[in-house]
Amino acid sequence: MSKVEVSFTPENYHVYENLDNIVVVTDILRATSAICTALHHGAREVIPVSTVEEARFYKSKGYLVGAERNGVQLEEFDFGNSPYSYMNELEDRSVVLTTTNGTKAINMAKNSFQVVVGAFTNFTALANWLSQQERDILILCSGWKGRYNLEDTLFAGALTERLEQMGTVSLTEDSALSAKYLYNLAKDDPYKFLMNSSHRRRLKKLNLKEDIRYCLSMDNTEIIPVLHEGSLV
Ligand code: 3SL
Repeated sequence: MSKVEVSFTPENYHVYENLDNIVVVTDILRATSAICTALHHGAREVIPVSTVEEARFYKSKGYLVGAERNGVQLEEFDFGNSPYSYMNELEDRSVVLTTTNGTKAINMAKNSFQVVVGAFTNFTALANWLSQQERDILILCSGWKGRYNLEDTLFAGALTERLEQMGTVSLTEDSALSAKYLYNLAKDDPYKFLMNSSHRRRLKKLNLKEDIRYCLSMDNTEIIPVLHEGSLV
């Protein structure tokens, strides 16, 4: 049986890093939810880049580029990080994305056996796919500027619990167990559970309540974004 662990922040990734792992990167609010949405709505690929400079380079080459810092779209680019901006006119387009935490976490894990993107929006498809891989799994939470966050941890707990129920993993690691325990406190109403969480408050101040609701909705897509030569496809 496979093992599952959780790195609660990218800063801790080096502790768990194992090049044989499948790494599921999550940034529930909002990067990985936006990536799933873009691919679901026809984008050919999403290229995650860590810096604004890289994003500028791609923009100068004619790519569609999304760029967010501190929850806000950077003006010179086509999109920010709202999943709603990735629902139109993407058919067969390449999209480049840089975000405060999520795209950095994806690139951090790029040398592992495989990197996939996880969100509540692709939850069941992802769990089913993982259950067929017979490989140890690390769930990498993007957090916020090195800090822990609740929403990524809830996702890690939900995924851990589902994989355990499917008989894919045995829960031997405290990181996975504690994420599962926390998720069990939240699962009746994750939106309410996150009421006082820091990023929910941050996004609410920016009038992004609808984004939060969307990012907490389950199973809108079967898409499983896999990192291949720098692109999520
Ligand atoms: O941290 C990130 O990568 C973003 O998802 C943050 S935000 O939701 O766009 O503010």
